[in-house]
Amino acid sequence: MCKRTRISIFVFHSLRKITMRKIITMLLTILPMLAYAQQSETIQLNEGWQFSQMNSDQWYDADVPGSVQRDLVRHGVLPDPFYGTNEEQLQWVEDVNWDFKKTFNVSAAQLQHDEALLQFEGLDTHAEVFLNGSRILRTQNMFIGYEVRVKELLVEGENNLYIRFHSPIEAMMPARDSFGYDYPAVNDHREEKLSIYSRKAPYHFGWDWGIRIVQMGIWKPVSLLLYNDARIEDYYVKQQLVTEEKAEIEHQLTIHALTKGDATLSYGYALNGKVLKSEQKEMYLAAGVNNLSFPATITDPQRWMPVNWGEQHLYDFFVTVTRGDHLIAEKHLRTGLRTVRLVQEPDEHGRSFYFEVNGIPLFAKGANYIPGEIFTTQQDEAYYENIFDQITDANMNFVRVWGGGIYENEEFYRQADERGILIWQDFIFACAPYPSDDLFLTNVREEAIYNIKRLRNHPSLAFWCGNNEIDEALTYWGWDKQYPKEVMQAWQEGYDKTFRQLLPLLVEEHDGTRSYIHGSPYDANWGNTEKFASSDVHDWGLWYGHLPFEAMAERLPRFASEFGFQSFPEMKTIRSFAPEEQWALESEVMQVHQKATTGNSLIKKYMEMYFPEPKSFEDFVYMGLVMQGNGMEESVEAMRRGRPYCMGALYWQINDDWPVVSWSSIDYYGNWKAQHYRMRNVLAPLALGVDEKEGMLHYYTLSDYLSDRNDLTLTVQVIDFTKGIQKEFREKVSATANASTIVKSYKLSDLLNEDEKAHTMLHAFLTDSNGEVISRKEHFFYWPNRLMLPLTTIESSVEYADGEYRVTLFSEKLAKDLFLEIPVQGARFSDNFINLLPGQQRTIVIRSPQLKAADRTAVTVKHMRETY
Ligand code: NHV
Repeated sequence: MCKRTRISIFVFHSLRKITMRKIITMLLTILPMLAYAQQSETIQLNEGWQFSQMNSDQWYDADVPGSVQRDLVRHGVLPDPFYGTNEEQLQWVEDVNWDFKKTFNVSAAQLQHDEALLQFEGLDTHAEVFLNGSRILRTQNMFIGYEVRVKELLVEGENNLYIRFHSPIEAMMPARDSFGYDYPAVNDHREEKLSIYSRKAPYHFGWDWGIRIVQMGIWKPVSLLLYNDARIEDYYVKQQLVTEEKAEIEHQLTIHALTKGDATLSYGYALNGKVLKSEQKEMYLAAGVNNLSFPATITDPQRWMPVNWGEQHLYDFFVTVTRGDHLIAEKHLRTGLRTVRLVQEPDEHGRSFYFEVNGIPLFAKGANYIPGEIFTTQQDEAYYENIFDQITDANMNFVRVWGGGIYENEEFYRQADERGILIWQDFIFACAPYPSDDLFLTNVREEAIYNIKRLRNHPSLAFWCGNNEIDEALTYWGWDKQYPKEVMQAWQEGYDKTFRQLLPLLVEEHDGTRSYIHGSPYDANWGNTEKFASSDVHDWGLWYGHLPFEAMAERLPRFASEFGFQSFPEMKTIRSFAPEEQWALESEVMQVHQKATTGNSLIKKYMEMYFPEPKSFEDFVYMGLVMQGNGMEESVEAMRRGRPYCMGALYWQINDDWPVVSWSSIDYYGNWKAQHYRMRNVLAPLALGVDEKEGMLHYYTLSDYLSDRNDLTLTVQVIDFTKGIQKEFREKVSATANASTIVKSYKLSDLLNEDEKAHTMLHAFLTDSNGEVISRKEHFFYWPNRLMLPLTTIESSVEYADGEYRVTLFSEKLAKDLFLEIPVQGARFSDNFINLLPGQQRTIVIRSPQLKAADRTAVTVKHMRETY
């Protein structure tokens, strides 16, 4: 987009009355009419790239942003990596160097600009960049955006850009060879462990849910910026103090001026399209970098609130620099005013671990997020909107960007800002020691500064965490038995240097408002529950520790930043990569799609603990989904009931980056597993919980709202699986704000006899004064292997419309965990894996643009009793 920004001071003054967005829009419409020399211009350089294997004459068109492997798949040179055992056929690509080339034109007028900056927002990873035969850049870090001054190298007419991407394997092998050991990077699926040497997304090298595709390429946009006089390189609205009465902020600006001299700085802010403040300052700009900082106070700020606590007010801040009657530079940013603090303070139990937002303690509900595509560049705007729809729909308020992925794109944080979702941001280091020599740390330093600056204006960004599990691993993962003392000691010292010294200093210097912890878990380990009282925990006692779901209630953490349970994706997704003859737990294709070495045996072990033996592979897949969903709901609910001792439940993991067996609650194609429906229920802003303990049943309200609800009725129905409602109890109850509270306790023996438990369930619901159901809680006394589930026939009918099918279901007897399937990927169901209560009629709405009335696409129904 070409921006012409020379205007008269008169026009500028009148424009200051409206928002920056409008200013920019108006500038773009008015200015081409002005007959002045253009001020700045951006030429996008994403089209017309070609790539080839080094020393080959075969050139292919390249999509930029993209990657070599993504394009080779597109051109049919490589097969669909997700299908069958094809993953293996992509592996050779990582060993080879790849060249990219492109020409672009620059006119004589464009060359008149004072300065030209080539901007590479992201190169993956070990690249040499040449412009017209001169090497202008060498990169070693995919997480840094680079800018190169190229004014002297540009020519009128055709210019040539050439980039060589070195194989990360070849580039890193000497480092490995000189160290003499392989690092304990078990998720790196190659014998030689090279991922830790390269500042490249760890998950590209494989993970225990991840396909390995070690990509190379231009993964973010490229452009050429031409400008005169000056540029605002950076703008930070630092929030020093925010209360209900006032926000004290500091405007921090980095202006790069090409010539020295006086200038006028104008700045201000708007809210909801209305300019609330606009001021001017005279100043002197030196040639080169000018760092400016000046305070400002906003009285009665409209504060940004997390979802369910109020609105997500976002202010538009703007700055312009003028010289005489020339507007020479401008910048706009959007942010919300709020405080977020991680509170780690000694208390009667140990030490707290919770987030306080605008001074109010917040129970963090949510999940761990991994990059949702192995081909990262497929994450476009629609992708981010979609994943945040799933986050919001499941009633989350917190998401952890886990350290084995990437620092996410702007759009990710923008979505979070707008929806009131808080973001826990790991620096990108996970599960292995990393080098800590000077060269490596210089690279890390530059990466950290770049990303702190890139993300610090987002109100959703709650805090920074040094890495995932490296501290825990150094102490507990048995490396000391595999490596000599000196190596262990060097890794420990390296850890301290990177995560206890370098990164916190950089966070303080370049952010200065957010909490930082050196790593997660902070102190605890899942095998040592005594530390649970003073830290966040990755509680893998469930799953790796073979503990039953029920155990999670007995070992509450202060904050669970990981815990999870695997399932296979539903058959629709399995069919997308495995032919029918491969539908078996240990088939070749299924094994390629199960990356966790103990995964299948653990699923089987747990299933034997809780379920009758499934009749078929398809039934096993279904049962596994139900097990994950119901078990995880139980665990999450226990944590939520456990507030204020426990103040967070972020499960592992919300999404997948390819079709695979994993801990995710949504599969790669966007199909909700049972777990995601269960999360929506248990994470509701006002949810109902139940704890069965020592012959008592305690009903809880679990509330995130900031005001009490006193108009509620709790109804508890005792339902026989075959005969229907046997008893019903009703109570007026109140839900205390921002708390988990027992609202009613029953003696179990008043509800039913011991011998009725195998064929009885409790159905509880909360209604408001209008009789609207606010939340439900269904409680079974056993898992299916001890239940006497009835055989039953489901009556169903479907109303077909374009984009929407309505399925009405009825059963005389209980149909537990009833699952509707439709062969359309990513279709959205109003509910699924439901308990269809005896004598109840339910309508489920299925939506997808792919659904057509005329197709009458088959909807199939399965419930628990049919599967064994
Ligand atoms: O295995 C599932 C997930 C990982 O994908 C991811 O790296 O940070 N997981 C498990 C653990 N942490 C994480 C816990 N790690 C261990 C468990 C048991 C023994 C050693 C390590 C995530």
